[in-house]
Amino acid sequence: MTRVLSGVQPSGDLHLGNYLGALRQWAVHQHDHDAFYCIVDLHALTLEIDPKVLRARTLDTAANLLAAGLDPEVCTVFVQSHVPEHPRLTWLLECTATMGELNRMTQFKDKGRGQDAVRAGLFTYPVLMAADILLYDADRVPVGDDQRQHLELTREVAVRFNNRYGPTFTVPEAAIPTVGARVMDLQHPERKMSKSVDSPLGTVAMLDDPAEVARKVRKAVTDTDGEVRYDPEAKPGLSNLLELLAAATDRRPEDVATDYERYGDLKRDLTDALVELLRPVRARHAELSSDPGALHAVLARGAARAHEVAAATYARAAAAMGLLPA
Ligand code: ATP
Ligand code: LTN
Repeated sequence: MTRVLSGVQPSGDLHLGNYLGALRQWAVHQHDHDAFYCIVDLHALTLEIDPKVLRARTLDTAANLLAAGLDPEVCTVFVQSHVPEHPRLTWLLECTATMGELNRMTQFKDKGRGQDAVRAGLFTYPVLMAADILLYDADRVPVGDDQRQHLELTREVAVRFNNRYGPTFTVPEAAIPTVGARVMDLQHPERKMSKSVDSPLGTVAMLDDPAEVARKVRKAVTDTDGEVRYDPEAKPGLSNLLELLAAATDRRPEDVATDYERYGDLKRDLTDALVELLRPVRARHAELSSDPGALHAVLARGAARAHEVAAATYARAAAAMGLLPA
């Protein structure tokens, strides 16, 4: 069976972009792949985060993943820092990747902008991500469009390692959805919806109640020409709403556009579709959160299973590079 692996940071409340761009695909992939889904808490340390908040969010992210449809009997859900091979392999890969390659990554520049002391970990972040993927011999990595560049780096590092030290890693492929891969902020449609950016009206959380969803969609920024047309360049706000309705109803945004003449009608139907889409997720999340002991148990089982696979790959890579076995 082919392997999939993906990761999500416990860096804030999960939102529609995470759900449509990533989690919904993860839930599908778990049934026809050997699937590993990782809560990447080490990645969350690259930006300022209160230790208490990080701890609580890591557990809540687990509840969110299960609420979004991941079944821990079918796939492996685990926390990155519970498997020590992630930072261990990162070092080996940092000695494989180059400064030039990391300098070309755009995410650390975006995230570091405006900070006076950018952490070194933000710069090497993509190498930790490569380790996450390569440790599990993942064939496919379901992610949103923003991760395309990191996946390309992972492939290059894997190929270089294999050429230099002999066949060690599976070279993974990105699996990026055609609709919903880049959900934009409802207030700032020129930037992606993001957990770690404070935009209360622009971000629809997976757990928002129907009244909040309705309010945010009603206030979503559009334009004044009044024509319903899918044109992300000229009409980013409206096109984002069309794309969201398309993703929620499994259609194409161009086709959805032909159903509407007025922005208000589109917003009304989008609200209804999102409320229905999120209803079961909210209900399951409420149930799961009432039993933190069960969540901890799921994560402990996940870590044990992940560790088995990761330890074998790490040993292979360390031996290939010439490290003396302990
Ligand atoms: P942060 O703001 O902390 O970087 P994020 O909201 O970008 O968080 P991540 O944890 O980095 O979320 O990403 C989890 C998954 O969700 C990734 O596969 C990512 O590609 C996807 N994703 C994130 N934001 C969006 C978005 N706006 N549209 C579609 N997919 C997204
Ligand atoms: N960098 C990703 C999160 C992430 C990830 C991974 C995704 C960390 N490790 C491994 C896929 C596979 C992000 O910021 N969305």
